[in-house]
Amino acid sequence: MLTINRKLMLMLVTGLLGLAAVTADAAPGHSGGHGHDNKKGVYDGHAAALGEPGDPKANARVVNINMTDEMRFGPATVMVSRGETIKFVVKNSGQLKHEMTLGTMDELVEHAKVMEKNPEMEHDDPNAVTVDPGKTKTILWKFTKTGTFDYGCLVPGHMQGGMKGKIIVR
Ligand SMILES: [Cu+2]
Repeated sequence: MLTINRKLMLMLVTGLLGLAAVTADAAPGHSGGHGHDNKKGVYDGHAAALGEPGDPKANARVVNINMTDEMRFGPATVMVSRGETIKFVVKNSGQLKHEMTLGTMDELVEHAKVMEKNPEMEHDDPNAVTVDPGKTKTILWKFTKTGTFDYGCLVPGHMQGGMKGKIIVR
């Protein structure tokens, strides 16, 4: 009798976990606008305020970014000329998972709230990479507008811990 009850409990728990995973997949803020061009051929996806995903054929300048468990990006400021395509080579030197997301600070704060509800969320958007410890990933981005923009690690607590940086486009 006891064994059967335990089995039932396990099934119930497993079922609930499955439900939670489905709910996480359907999280708000991650539907639509995933980097697809609209009818005019103008990029209107994530981080459109900063420009658009880089063309793989473009002559990109490499900028190395290092991420650490001290909750820092190195460098924390990147200077860009308007029209430049940058290939961010993003290395995670820590033991924790980190990520780099390009955006405006408003977008990053908004997105961080969604991440707090779904800590296991990973990103494959053109403006973001989730990088496992010891690994390196790249973001290819064309900066078409002047201004000061932001990047941050949206793993819960990291941006609040100081894991953010600025991109100054002139
Ligand atoms: Cu981080």
